[in-house]
This record gives sequence, structure tokens and C-alpha cells, in this order.
Amino acid sequence: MSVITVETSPIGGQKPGTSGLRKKTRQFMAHHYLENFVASIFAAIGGAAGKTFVVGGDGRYFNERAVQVILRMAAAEGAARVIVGRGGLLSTPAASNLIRRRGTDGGIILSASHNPGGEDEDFGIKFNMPNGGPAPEHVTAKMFEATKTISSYRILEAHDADLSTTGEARMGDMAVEIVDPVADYAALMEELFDFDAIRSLFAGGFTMRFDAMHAVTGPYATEILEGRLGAARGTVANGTPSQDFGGGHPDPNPIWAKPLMDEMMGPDAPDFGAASDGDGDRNMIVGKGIYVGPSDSLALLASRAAAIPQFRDGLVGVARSMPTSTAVDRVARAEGLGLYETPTGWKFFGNLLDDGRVRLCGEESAGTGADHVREKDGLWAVLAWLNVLAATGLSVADLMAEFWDRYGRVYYSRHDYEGVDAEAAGALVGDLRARLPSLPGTEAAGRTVEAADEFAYDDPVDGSRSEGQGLRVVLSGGGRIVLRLSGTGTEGATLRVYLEQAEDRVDLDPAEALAGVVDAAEALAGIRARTGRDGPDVVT
Ligand code: G16
Repeated sequence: MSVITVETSPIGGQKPGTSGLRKKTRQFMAHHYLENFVASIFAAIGGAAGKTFVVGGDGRYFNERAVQVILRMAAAEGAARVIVGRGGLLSTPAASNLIRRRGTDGGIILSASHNPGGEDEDFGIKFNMPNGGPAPEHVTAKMFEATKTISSYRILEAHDADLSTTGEARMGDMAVEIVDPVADYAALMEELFDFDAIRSLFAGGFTMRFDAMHAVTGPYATEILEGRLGAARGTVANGTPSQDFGGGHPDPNPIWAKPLMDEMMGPDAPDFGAASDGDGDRNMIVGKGIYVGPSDSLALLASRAAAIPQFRDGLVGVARSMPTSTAVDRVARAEGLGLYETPTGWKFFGNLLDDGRVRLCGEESAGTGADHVREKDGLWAVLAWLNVLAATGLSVADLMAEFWDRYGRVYYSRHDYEGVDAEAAGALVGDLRARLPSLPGTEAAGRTVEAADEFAYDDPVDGSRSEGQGLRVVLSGGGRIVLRLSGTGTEGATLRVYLEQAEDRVDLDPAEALAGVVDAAEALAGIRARTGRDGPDVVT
């Protein structure tokens, strides 16, 4: 086995977005594309020599090939050990856990999350730091810089590692350790929750459907829900990971998880429904006849933290991304918790969690998580809900009714305009940005603008500043509009419009409650004319 040095040249556009580098799979499969980026990761972290990494992904098309390339490049760079999930599989939260638990120097996670998989779909790669969390902006900036100057990379000439069975082998001087992807994660969940209480709930006839969407969470959910907690066999649907997610879109929301929604809204609905995404870090929560949006789910868990053993010593503080609804703010204020508002991207929660300022975080993009790992964690959120259901004996609908009764209700929706011409989307945002200073005091569709700014975040732990993180407009009468461009899309631009309306009345139709804010957004930004669309492509 020998190390060869391969001549290469910079490839444009290898700039990590909200969560690593996401592109079309074919692009990743093109000559040098993956290799250039992996070499740039190693360059950004001061090399791989003597280090231990975790590597795994969500099993989408090209996952296993990419793992083999990374192993050979890590070996060539002198890494001491790489820990790989069997079959190259690791859910994102499980990878985060392994990085932390094994005291490694970080990990490389292969996923394009909830984006479809396949040769003509999407692929992605990101680096997580020794704390288990996604690389912060100053590190991803170094990666991008390295992609612009790269002239060669090193790779070991070696046979593929056998990823199919657990155990240890060598690749050159590097140890390749294949581990059960589920075992350590399942053990962690047992430490955090009251499994006895949840077992009793299921033993008492409680029913559940978990839609794994043909993605990586299937084996985790089957082991934990059916294996350890006694949920009926068949509780987990679509539980075998497939390279193209069964041809579907593994995004746990009412649009893409429609079969689950239909079942939960139907006459024979189970007591509880849930789903997770491609790499297992997102979640969707549904009760019998009631969908719980991600922002409300975060707020509910914050309000019921006392029922969750993980938070036995106190919740201390909570954090939400800026576009996430302000429902959790109400809980924080009422319960005397610290509250932090961060830019979109889980990486911004890392410092707050490491510093012990917050223990629970969430995002409107179906992400909820806590201080046990440094990623959002889909199955964790589901188990947290199960723990609350078991501890209170209430239904999902009753829990939400009590919550809204106590804290008031923040109606919320996100409108996505996908694959918009990048220039048009940029101009829309640019024009509104320019008008922000003059908006306060003016009217938009009958509502007065109370405040308008572009969100910038000053990290209270390391003092770093992140600018340009979304346009916010606060309206009279409890309305708020946020506009930003997605950092995870792979084609054109995706414009996200986040809409919320706080109300004392808790029984309004959400679409009606939000109609005034939707009109104001249109009046302020001219979205229809600018995008050439009649309406959003996806409403969640
Ligand atoms: C990623 C990030 C999240 C972010 C989401 C949406 O999630 O980890 O923090 O909220 O993208 O980002 P954007 O609005 O820029 O598309 P995931 O699940 O895709 O890794």
C-alpha cells in the first residue's frame, strides 16, 4: 500500500452552506470533487496526522463510496483511527454522540439531510468538531479558502475496507473500527429518559406510528421503540434505509409525510405519530387529529421539562433560531429561563450548550435537541414527547390545549419558494433590505410596521459576530415576518418567508389567523411579482 499524491486544481463553488457542502450527487461523483473538499477539511483543521475521526452517513446513494475515499485519504494523511458505522451508516445525532463519547478529534458526516437521494438527487458532507457539533463559521471559512488554492491531495492506494461487519482492521497504518451504529446511541437514550414509564405506557395499550421515511432512523427507531420500549411490532413504518429513500423526499413535515398525516387525522389514528428525516436529526410530532409545529413542540417541551429526567437538575435556558416562532419565549419568560436567539443553523447553538447557558434548543425547520449531543436529534425529540405523555397521562391534544391556555398561542407558518432564479431572489431580498430603515411607522396591508432590521448575532461566548442572518419585520397586533434565503438548497435559490401571529384566542384556523401577516409580507416584498409565482411551493 502506498500513498500517492494526486495533482488537482480548485473547483468553484465549494462553499459550505447552513450545514456543510450540499450539491447534486453527480457533482460530488465528478473527478476530484469529493477529494478536493475532504483535503480542504483536513487543511482547515490543521491536518489529520495522529487524529481519530468518526465517519458515517445517512446511507444515501454514493454514501459508501464516499466513506471509502475518506478512509483512504485519512490514512494517507496519517490519521490514527477512524470509527465507522457498520455499512457506512450513522445518523447525524449518533455520529455526534460517538464523536463526544469516544473523545475523538471530530467527524465527517455524509448527508444532504431531508433532500432526496439518488444519482440525480442530492449529496452532502460536513465536518463536526470534537464537541460533536457542526464546524463553526470561522472553520468552514478556512475550508472554503483551502478549496480555492488546492493543487494536490494525498490518498492511499488500498483495497476497500469491509464495512459490513463490526470489528477492527487496518488500512496502512490507520485503524478502521467498524461499530454498530445503533448501540451507543440507544444506550444514551436510556440514560436520558424514563424508559420504565414509557414501557408502562405502551404496555397499557398506547399506540404509535413512527415513519422512518426509508431513511437512517429506521434501525434506531425499531431497536428503541419496538425493541426496548415494547411498542407493537410494526409501529415503525418504512424502517429499512434505502439509497433513494424509497423514491421519496425524507422531510418530516405534513407535505412529505402525508401518509402519516392522513393516518393521524383519520378515524383509526394511533395515540401518537412521529417521523424523522434522511439523517435522523429532524422530527415531526403529531397527535390524534392534531399536528404540532416544530416551534410549538419546542415550547411544549420547555414547559414540561420537569417531566424529562435529562432536565432533572433544571433547564437553565433555551435557545431558538431567529425565524423560529416566539412561543418558547413565552415559556422562558414565565419560567425564568435564559433565552437566546441565534441565526439559522444548529452550529450556532454549540457554544451556548458547551457553556451551559442552555440545555434545550430548537428550530422551525423541524429541529429539536438538547445538551446530550451537539446536533438536533429527531428520535430524542420523539422520546422526549413520549416521556411527557407517559409522565402526565395527557393526550397530545390535551397537552397543547393546556399549553395554549397558559401561555397564549403563536400561530406560525413558513412559505417556501423553491428553485427561484437566484438573481431575482437576491434582488428581492436586497431591495427589502435597503428599505428596512424607512419602514417603521409605515403601513403594510393595514398593519403598522413597528420595527424592521437585518438580524446579526453576537455570540456571547466567543464574541464572534455573524451578520446578514435574515430580514425581520415586526407588525402591530402581534405579527412578525422574517425573510431569508435558504443555505441548504442545491438548485437556484429558495426564498423562505416565516410568518407568525400571536393571539389570545387559541381556536382560530391557523391559515385565517395568519392571513393578515401573509398580505403584509406580499405588500412589503412583492413576492409574487418578483418570483413569478402565484404562491409558495411548500407551506409548512
Ligand atoms: C440544516 C441546519 C438547520 C437549518 C436547516 C434549514 O438542517 O442544520 O440548522 O435550520 O438546515 O436551513 P436553511 O433554511 O438555510 O435551508 P438539516 O436538517 O438540513 O441539516
